[in-house]
Amino acid sequence: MRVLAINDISCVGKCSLTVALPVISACGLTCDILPTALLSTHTGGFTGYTFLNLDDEMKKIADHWETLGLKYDLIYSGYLGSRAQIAFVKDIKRRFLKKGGVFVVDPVLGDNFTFYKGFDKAFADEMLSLCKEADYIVPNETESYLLTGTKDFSAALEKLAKICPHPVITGAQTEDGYFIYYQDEGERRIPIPHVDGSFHGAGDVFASAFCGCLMRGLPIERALSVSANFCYHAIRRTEKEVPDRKYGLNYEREIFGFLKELEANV
Ligand code: PXL
Repeated sequence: MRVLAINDISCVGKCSLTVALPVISACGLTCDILPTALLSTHTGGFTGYTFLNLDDEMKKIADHWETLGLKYDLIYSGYLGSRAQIAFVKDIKRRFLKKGGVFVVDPVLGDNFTFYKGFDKAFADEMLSLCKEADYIVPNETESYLLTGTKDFSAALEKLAKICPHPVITGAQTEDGYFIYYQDEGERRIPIPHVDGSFHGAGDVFASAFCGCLMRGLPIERALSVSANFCYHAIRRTEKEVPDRKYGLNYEREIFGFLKELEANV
């Protein structure tokens, strides 16, 4: 099984490709990468970071791959650095996704009900157009709001289900607790434990694990709960071990437990 992860390389901060590559590989899958940008750190909480947009390089990489005849079982796109890049990812899907392959879009836009640095409404609209091409989308509650304009998860899920067969809204806070909302022949939701505070990179750990679980053949409900458990254990460890949250999740030592649960569900 061959997966393509399209995401940035944030050299420090454990998110995007520095998470996708180890997690997807650990699931027993080949994970090729298409870097969208090279940053000294991610943009959440660090100042003075460097940012190199890789638009031109991505095109050259894709042209070379075409000569190799590469095709992917799953393409997973995450942080995209520009509106032009969003358009280019649609092109990548057309050229490199196998017939019957799976396209997963994490519409990385923001957290805590604000946009990440450099993103705005026009970018969110463009991201929505990419979601229309996806089989699965995994917005967090902020991204669900930025894409749909509603904070009501049932209404947001209904809107998203009109454009994508399997929307998944992560970390959805309601009066009854926290849930993952998802669509699988109607609205479903899975309760998830809550840990206070915000944990940078958690969305990337979750989305990468979810892609791995899907490719290993888990049905959506199992893929979501196994990935959510992995994320929860990584967050609990991070709470104890990492004083500064912008350095990301200490997920590495939780990979073994994640794989045991994954294998038990295959
Ligand atoms: O984790 C999402 C993410 C990915 N990549 C970059 C980011 C962020 C969130 O801040 O800045 C560069």
